[in-house]
Amino acid sequence: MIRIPGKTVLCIAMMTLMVVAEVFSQPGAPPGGPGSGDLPIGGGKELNIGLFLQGLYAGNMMMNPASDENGPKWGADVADMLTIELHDQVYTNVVAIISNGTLKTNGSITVFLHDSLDGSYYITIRHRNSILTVSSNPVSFAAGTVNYSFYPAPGKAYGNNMAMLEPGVYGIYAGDVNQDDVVDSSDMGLVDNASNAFLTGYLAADVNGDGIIDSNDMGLVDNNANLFVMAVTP
Ligand SMILES: [Ca+2]
Ligand SMILES: [Ca+2]
Repeated sequence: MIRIPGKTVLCIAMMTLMVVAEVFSQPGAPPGGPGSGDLPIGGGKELNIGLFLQGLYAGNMMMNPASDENGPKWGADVADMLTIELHDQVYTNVVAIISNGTLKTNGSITVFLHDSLDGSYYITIRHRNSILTVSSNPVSFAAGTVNYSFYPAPGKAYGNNMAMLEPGVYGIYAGDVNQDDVVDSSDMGLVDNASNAFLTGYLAADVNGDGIIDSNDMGLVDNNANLFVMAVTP
């Protein structure tokens, strides 16, 4: 630590600015700013979420690992990375953004949050080519461990906005390739172009996450576009 008082204050102020900037520089972060979302993340409060992604769903409550041209992108037991946002009861207020949450192929994701996050928050899930999905109600974060499962019933998502993956298992709709909160012809165009170019890799157009873009991806997008799938938020 620098021992010149003025410099110390400046150093702390700069570090604070860097942390705030990091929190609000995440892709897809909603409008906000210091004061509405600068509570620290990382701490002793455990948040366990259960969810399945339609695009990666393999059956029997398991998902395939999102892959690139060489195989699983994040490891054989990792479905994909998610961003989790906590919104307070005024939905436009974002109190925390957790990027790079690791969703396991068994549908579980665990992150740790600062103990000061002890209110009730809507849990919002963002995934690179899925529809933004929100918990049906604000969830109490008063306890040291918070558990929330989206998959057992459509009503666990705001607006009942999930796909039935198999009886008793519901998942987050696939196919929002351009992340504009609706699955439509724009997404189909992106998949079509990538498919025609025989693109491979960890790409947003790869809706089923197998590392190649082809008619299987188009089928998922086409089906959800026909259902007019879109994000439903409070
Ligand atoms: Ca879209
Ligand atoms: Ca694919």
